[in-house]
Amino acid sequence: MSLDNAAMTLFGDSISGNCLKVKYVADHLGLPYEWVETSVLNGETQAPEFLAMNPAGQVPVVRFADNRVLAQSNAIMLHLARGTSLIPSDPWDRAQMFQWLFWEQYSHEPAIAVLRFQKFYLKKADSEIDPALPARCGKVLALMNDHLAGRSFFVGGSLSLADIALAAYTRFAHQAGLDLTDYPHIRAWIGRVERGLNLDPVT
Ligand SMILES: N[C@@H](CCC(=O)N[C@@H](CS)C(=O)NCC(=O)O)C(=O)O
Repeated sequence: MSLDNAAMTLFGDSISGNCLKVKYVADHLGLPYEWVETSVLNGETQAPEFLAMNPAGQVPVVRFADNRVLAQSNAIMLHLARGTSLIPSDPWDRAQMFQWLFWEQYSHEPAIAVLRFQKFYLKKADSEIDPALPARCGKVLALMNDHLAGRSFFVGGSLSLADIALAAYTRFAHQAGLDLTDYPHIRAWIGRVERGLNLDPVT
């Protein structure tokens, strides 16, 4: 069965970088979709009808015209971007893109996104936040900044899914109380990614 992106439905929460990743890719590639705002804070991802679609109870989710459903932000991006320049054709560059996508999910998102959610959305005081969390964010940012020294993008000199995945939360780092002043390569890269995706700067 061929998978047609036409009339796909994206279930996402606009405050979520994981969901915005998918939106950025669809917009960049000009793929038609309907966005269904699905609030995590209001518990909409735990509603029975949503759980019937994604038993993991998480956004983003994409439902295609043939009713097939795909979850996990990076899996969705990879599927939507198949055959485009967002996935490097060079095998080594592609492997490095995967390296950064896995790192993003295991190390970056659990630090930056979680700190942002606790501070900006749950309004937790610093005393309520695990002190290891900001420290982990600092390590993540330092690693990214070092990698980006002398590079325009994460992999292979042009915008790829690695940049989109990593920029989705990094561009909102200030909402996690993280100051990017000391990370000039990250700031310059965020600007390049925003221009590449035609996004208004957030800072
Ligand atoms: N690894 C998943 C993470 C998805 C995720 O954590 N989604 C959050 C919003 S950013 C969510 O739906 N949380 C609702 C819940 O866990 O109840 C992905 O990349 O899509």
